[in-house]
Amino acid sequence: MSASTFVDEKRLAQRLAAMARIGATEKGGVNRQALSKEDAAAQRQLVQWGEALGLKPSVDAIGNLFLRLEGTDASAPPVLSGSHLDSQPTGGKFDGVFGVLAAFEAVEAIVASGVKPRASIDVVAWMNEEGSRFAPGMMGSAVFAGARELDAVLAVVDKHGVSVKDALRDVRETLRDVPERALGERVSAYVEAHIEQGPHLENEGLTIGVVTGIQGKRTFAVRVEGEAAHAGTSTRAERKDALLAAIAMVQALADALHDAEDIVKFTIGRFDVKPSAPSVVASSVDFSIDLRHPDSNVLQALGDKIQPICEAHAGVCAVRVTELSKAMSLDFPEPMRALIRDAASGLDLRHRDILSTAGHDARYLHYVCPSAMIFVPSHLGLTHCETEYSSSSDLTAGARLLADVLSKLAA
Ligand code: HGY
Ligand code: MN
Ligand code: MN
Repeated sequence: MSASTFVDEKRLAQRLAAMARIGATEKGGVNRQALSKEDAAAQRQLVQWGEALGLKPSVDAIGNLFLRLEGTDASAPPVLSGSHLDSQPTGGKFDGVFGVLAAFEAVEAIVASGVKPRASIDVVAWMNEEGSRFAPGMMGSAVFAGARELDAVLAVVDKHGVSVKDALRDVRETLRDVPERALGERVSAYVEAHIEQGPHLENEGLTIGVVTGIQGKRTFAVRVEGEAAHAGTSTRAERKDALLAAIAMVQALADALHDAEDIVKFTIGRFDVKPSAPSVVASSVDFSIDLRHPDSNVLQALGDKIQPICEAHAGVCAVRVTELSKAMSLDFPEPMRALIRDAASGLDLRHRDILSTAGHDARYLHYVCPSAMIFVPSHLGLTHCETEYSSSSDLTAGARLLADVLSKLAA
């Protein structure tokens, strides 16, 4: 019998519920930001489940967590499957964690099937996919894939000045019994299950999305420097008002990046004013830019407009634009997509090809091994919010499909 028949809906639901209690928010979501104590608790929980199943845990220097089901051929590079445990500050109960627990459930089903995989299978939880506390996101998978330097990432600080290095040390403390493994070990293939984070599969009555690729994304940090001044005594002529300059930049960017077809995704999610006091002219503003587009040439051209537009609207203030990350659109290899389509057909799961407009760790694994993604429907497409929801039957179907795909890849 194929591994998918050993996937257990109740067990998967119980594990998702247990993880949802770690960092639970009052409105039914989670706040489990990267390298927080909640993130550490979630990793600890995963290790405990893994050890009960006989999986061997390990962590690498950037805090990625692995649970290995040993294959019969130790010389064969492992198959990896997983996603992330960290969440947005008002995140949902399924983004990322579903991919980790679906991989875990798939491995448990493979063990239950009695079939010994030739290649080892690693369940992986990538460090800081979301990039909410430490920007940019996908730090763990990017360093694993060699796309970002370890030391540069360890030096990144959060808004309180805490570095990735120091936060990672604290998390490592709670996992001190877990052995370290070398960074960036050879991988034979990677498959990530994830909620769609869009409405299409649900609208079309489909259960599975065979992800064709991931749209490109560029992220920036903008610092506007002015001068603090008294709200009552300083004249407009003498002011260096960082807030008014930042607003002029934002409006000019929104105008320049607007497209009637609504394909360009331009987001300013963070806007920090200092000293943020009602009677003080803003001395500085820090804001984020998240720019995405499926066409890499368009993404390049639009992203290149950002710095000149900010400089042109700085007025008497100074401005510094830093590009934090740049990842062009990618297409997953057709043989991997065909493998998922065939396995979905074999399980009579209604499916179609779909582009991912959200970013995922698979974006980096794609450059180190044949990679692919499996989507399951998101109710109303709601995500990065506390009302995020996917049905147990859809989540289980995704895990069943993943079990058969991993079995084939590790055979
Ligand atoms: O931003 C993203 O696309 C991902 O959900 N972190
Ligand atoms: Mn995610
Ligand atoms: Mn996310």
